[in-house]
Amino acid sequence: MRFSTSLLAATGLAAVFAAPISQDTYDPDDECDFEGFSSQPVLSHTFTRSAHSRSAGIPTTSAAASPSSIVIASSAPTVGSLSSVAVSSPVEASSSAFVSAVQTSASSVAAVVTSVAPATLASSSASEVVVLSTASVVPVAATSSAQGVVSSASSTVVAKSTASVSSSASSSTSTGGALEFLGVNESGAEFGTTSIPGTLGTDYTWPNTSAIKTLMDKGMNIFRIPFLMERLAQGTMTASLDATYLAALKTTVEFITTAGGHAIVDPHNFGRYDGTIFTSTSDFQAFWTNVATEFATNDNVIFDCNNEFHDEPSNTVVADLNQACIDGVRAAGATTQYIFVEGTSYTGAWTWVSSGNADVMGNLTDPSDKIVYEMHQYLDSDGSGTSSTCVSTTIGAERIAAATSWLQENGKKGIIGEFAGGANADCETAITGMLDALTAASDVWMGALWWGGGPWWGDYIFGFEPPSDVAYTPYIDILTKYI
Ligand SMILES: *[C@@H]1O[C@H](CO)[C@@H](O)[C@H](O)[C@H]1NC(C)=O
Ligand SMILES: *[C@@H]1O[C@H](CO)[C@@H](O)[C@H](O)[C@H]1NC(C)=O
Ligand SMILES: CC(=O)N[C@H]1CO[C@H](CO)[C@@H](O)[C@@H]1O
Repeated sequence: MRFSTSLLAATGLAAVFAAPISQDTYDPDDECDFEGFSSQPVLSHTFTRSAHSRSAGIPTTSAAASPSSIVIASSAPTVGSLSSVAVSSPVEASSSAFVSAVQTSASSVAAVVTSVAPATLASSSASEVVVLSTASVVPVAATSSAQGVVSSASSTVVAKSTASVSSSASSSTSTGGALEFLGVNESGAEFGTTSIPGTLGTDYTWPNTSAIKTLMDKGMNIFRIPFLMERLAQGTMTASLDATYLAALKTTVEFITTAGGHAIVDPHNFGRYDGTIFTSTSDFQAFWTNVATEFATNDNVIFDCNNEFHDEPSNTVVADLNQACIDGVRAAGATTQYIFVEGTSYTGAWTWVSSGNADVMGNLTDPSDKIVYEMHQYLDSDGSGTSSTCVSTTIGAERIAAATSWLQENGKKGIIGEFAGGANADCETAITGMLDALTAASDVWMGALWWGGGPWWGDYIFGFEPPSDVAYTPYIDILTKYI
C-alpha cells in the first residue's frame, strides 16, 4: 500500500533515482493517484511535538504541476530507519520542514517531510528525525529521478500532522491545511440489535474489506467500525470477549491498519447495554481494558468510548464513563493510540455547547494526551440524519461553528465522527461548506467520517459503499479533495 507504514518500513532499501517522473507514467486507475488534489487550499499548519516541545511548521507550497501523481499518506510514520535513508536533495519547504524523496522499492518513491534540515538528515540519529508526513508517488521506473519526483511533490504536497505529533493544545490559530483524517463509518456488525447475539450473515455482517480497499485507494485513511458490546462481551459488559466476534473485528481492524489506515473501534451502544442505560464506571472501565488489551500494540487503532450517549441521568455520568474508558484503555498498556470521546445529545456538534457537553467534557484527562472529541453532524432540520434534505447550503459550516470555538478556546482536538447529506445539489454545497470550515480550523479539527459505508445499506439515502451506493457516486470526489 501507499500508506506510510509500509513506505517507511521499506525505507531501508534506499537507493538512487534517475530521470524525472513523467506524466506518461501516470495511470488514472492506479491506486496511488489522487484526483482533485490541486484544488486543495495549501496553507500552513503548526503543531508541537510532545517529545521535544518544538514547533514545526508543516510545509506547503502552491499547488501546481502534476497534481494527479501525488497522494498524501497521513498515517503515523514511525521514526524508524530514516537515518540510513539516502535522500535526494530535499526541498526546503519552510524554515523548519523539508521535503525529500526516498526510494522505497525498485518501483516506488515516497516523498517524506521531515523536521530536520536536508543537510543533517542523513547523519541524524533516528531519534532526532521526526517524519512529519509522507506522500507517496505513483510507481515510477527504477530509473526515475528522486529529484524529479521531489520537484513534482514539492509543488503539490500538503503536509499532514501525524500520530507522532502531540495533540496538545498549543496549536496556533493557523487557518487551513488539509484534514488529517477523512473516511467512512463501516456498518454491519452493529445491525440486528434485537437479535443478541444474533447470527452472522442474517442479523449482522462485517464490513467488506474489498470495498474498504477501494476507498483507501481513493485516499481515505480512517474507518469507523461499529459493533455491539452485547455481542463482544456477552451477558455482561465485564465478560471475557467472545472469541468469534472478536476475531472478525480484529480481521477488519487489521486489514485497515496493515494497509496504513486508522481503524476506529466503536461500541455502537448509545450508552446502553441490553437496552438499559449503564452508569457503572468500574464495569465500563473493565470492558475497555479487555478490548484495549487486544489492540494494545497496534498504533493505528483508535478507541471510541461509546457511540452517541443520549437522555442520560446527567452529563456528569457521561463524562465519568468517558474517563473510565480512558483509564481502562491506558491500564491495558495501550498508551499510544488516540481515544475518541463522545458526549450526550447524540454528541451533536451543533449542540455541543447548548447540551452541556462543553461544561463537563473538557476536564477529561489522559496520561498520553491523545483525547479527541468526537462529534456528529447531520444537516437535516432536526440534525438526526434521517432526511436527505439539507436546511440550507450554508448549514454545514453554521452547525460546527460553536463547537469549533469551544475546541479552540479550550485547546482541544475534535473530529466529526459521523456526517452526511443527501445526494442533491444543496446538500453537496452544504457538505462542501462544512468540510471547508473544518479545513479552515484544522488546528483543532482532525478530520471527518461519512456515515455510512458497509455492504447492507441498500438504497439508504447516505449509503457509501462503492461502486454505486446512493451517496458514494456524488460524494466520493467531493470528500477526497479534503485529504
Ligand atoms: C465486496 O466488495 C467487492 C468489491 O466492491 C464486491 O465485488 C463484492 O461483491 C462485495 N461483497 C459483498 C459480500 O458485498
Ligand atoms: C473543569 O473543572 C473546573 C473545576 O472543577 C470547572 O470550573 C471547569 O468549568 C471545568 N471545565 C470544563 C471545560 O469542564
Ligand atoms: C444517521 C443514521 O442513519 N444513523 C443510523 C445509522 O445506522 C445505525 C445502525 O447501524 C442507526 O442506529 C442510526 O440511527
